[in-house]
Amino acid sequence: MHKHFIGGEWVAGHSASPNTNPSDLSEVVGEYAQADAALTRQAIAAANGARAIWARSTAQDRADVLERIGIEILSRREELGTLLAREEGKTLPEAVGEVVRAGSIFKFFAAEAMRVPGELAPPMRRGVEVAVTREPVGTVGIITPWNFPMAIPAWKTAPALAFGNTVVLKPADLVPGSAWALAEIISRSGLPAGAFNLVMGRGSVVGQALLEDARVDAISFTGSEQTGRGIAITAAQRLAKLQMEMGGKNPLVVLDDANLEVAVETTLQGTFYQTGQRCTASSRIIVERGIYARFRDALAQRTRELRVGHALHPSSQIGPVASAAQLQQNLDYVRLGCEEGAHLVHGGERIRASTEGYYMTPTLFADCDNGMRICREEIFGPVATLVPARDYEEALALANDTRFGLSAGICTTSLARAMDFRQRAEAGMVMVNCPTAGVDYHVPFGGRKGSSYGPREQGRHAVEFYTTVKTAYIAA
Ligand code: UN1
Repeated sequence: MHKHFIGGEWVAGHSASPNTNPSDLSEVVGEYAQADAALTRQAIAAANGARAIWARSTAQDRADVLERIGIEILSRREELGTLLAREEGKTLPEAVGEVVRAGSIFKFFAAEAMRVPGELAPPMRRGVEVAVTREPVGTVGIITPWNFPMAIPAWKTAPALAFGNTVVLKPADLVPGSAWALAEIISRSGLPAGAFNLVMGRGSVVGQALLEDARVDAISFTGSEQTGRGIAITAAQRLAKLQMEMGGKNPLVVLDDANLEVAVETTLQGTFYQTGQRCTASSRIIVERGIYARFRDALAQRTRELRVGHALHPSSQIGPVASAAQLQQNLDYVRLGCEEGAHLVHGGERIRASTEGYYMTPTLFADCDNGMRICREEIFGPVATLVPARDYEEALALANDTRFGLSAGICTTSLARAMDFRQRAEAGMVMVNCPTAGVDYHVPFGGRKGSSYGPREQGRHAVEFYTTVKTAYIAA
């Protein structure tokens, strides 16, 4: 049984739950311990106990620790990628790519530990120096989702540690394996005991205990908008610092002047890869009238050709859906789309493979109206909707007509349109002839409206959330 990591020790806790492989339900990836609120509080106490020592570590100490973690993750990419693919269901190349991203993030923040920005302001009063410095926030509670079992724990944990905070990580209950492997690597990295803790279990138990505990200074959460709203209310009540990445209903606009092949491949990548289970997935494909029929037919053709199968099978392009509940949600939305009058061009069914798993065909709806629920609510599966638009202005208006604002894309060969879209798209990230999903780790990640809350993640901008500013006035 895989145990929790608390105060530098492996702790069994009270119960365990099996982690099953969505590609093959007969395979148990491992047994993972489940914590209760009391054990979570024990981890919070351990993180608090380590605060002073880790906050006083030098930039070099922190860089060394993070560098070691990054190097080990990268050197074990195939093995860790296989574990990730087995527990989450993304294909092996996608999973190895995620592991590489996680390792690279640790190396990036190893260097960032040495670049914490500060300012010396010009004196306003004679003889009084004014300095602005950044300090750790304290103990950070990290709550991560199931769709990136290693990269998201990495991109929250790495900056937290780089800037001198201590961490309690609660990974998604569905996929604790990759986070456990990360914790095991961190346990040998030279961190002081208690600086990093892993507590596995349910959001309603472990997550809630983290949220409510006054000793947790800051919470970083990625997950659904609905859960995020609840978290914001609880965090606000006790004035905890908060960073949240939530859903998306990301538009990809395809204009008449687009390169058809680029538009089709960009759409396939953004909508169906990783089984559409990304908050950055393109789910509303807004297509200008002149290219609509040609684009729809070419996309339908390529969608039919996608090979769905076991995550570890070399020929698979799309893995299974991660869980029974998610599969059911996807199928419910397919039914709803048909009821709402969208035209089901392809897919929408559960399929059988050589092993029993949560497989479904990539699903393409055409002739959708942006007011339909399948165009307004995040589905989080391989389901794309095509929405026709009269012209660019209407396409832009449709793209912005959503309560989300994470990523927005456009396929066009017009520089003028691309520049205009970059300025007027109401989203945190804009993609021109690039998929809405699949982002780099050295630049800020996040969105607007219902997609994000609080300071950005990743890149240099991560310093904003994981530090607090101190202004000092010093006279001799
Ligand atoms: C990506 O598209 O590469 O949960 C990253 C998610 C996002 C990460 C997407 N937080 O899907």
